[in-house]
Amino acid sequence: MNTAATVTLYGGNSPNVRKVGILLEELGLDYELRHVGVFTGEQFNPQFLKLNPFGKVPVLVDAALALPLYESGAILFYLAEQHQRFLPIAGAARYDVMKWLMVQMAMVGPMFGQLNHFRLVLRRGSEPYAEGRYAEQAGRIYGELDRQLARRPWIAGDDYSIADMAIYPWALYLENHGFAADQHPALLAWRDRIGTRPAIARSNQRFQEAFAKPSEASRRAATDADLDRFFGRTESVPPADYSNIRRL
Ligand SMILES: N[C@@H](CCC(=O)N[C@@H](CS)C(=O)NCC(=O)O)C(=O)O
Repeated sequence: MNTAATVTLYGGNSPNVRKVGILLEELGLDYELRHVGVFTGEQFNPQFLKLNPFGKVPVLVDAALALPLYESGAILFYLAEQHQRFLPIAGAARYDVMKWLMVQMAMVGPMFGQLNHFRLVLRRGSEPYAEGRYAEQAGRIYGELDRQLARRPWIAGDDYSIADMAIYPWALYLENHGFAADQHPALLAWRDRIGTRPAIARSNQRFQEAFAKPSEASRRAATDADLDRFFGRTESVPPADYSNIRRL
């Protein structure tokens, strides 16, 4: 019997990839993880650009689908629909999940991602306007997530859904982003509730085995020029101090 996995997830140890890894485990699918060293530019290899011309992970390749899928929200939506789980099939509950999935893709990911860059990657305080702007945006989002979760057990209602899986890996940054855990009690309780699910432990284990070492090696091997390319830093702006990322 051929037991080769028909689903391949390309990526590394980052929140947008982790959310897909969580769903793959929640669905109990057989899948393969393939590392893409984004710090050293593997996402720009012609072979990878055929999968995602934007040169970003995650990408999901499923033998059952005639095209490679990129954009993590689209991947979650595809898998949930395909397996009819973690996304109600109709009605208001379905659109509530879609709404919160869009909140993650349009707000949580972009704003927290920028805050990661300006607060955690660059030397603290080196870009005060950008850091302040994204901290303000992130604070508003964390606050609303907490208020929402104080009213309902899961982000989109009574059931655990792909919206929870999409937000969870990003919500783990709360404290590192400089926000007080005790001011977000509902968010913390929800985070703990998700954290105890067996699928999370299994996914963490798979990512640890497949991604932790190569992701770390890619980050350590990256030169300043590689990091400039990764972060889209052009010659027209002063050089960046990347000492923080080397300490992470
Ligand atoms: N909106 C995209 C964001 C993907 C993304 O930004 N991926 C990062 C890693 S988490 C990446 O591949 N960066 C490489 C690059 O920009 O060159 C998604 O959710 O899939």
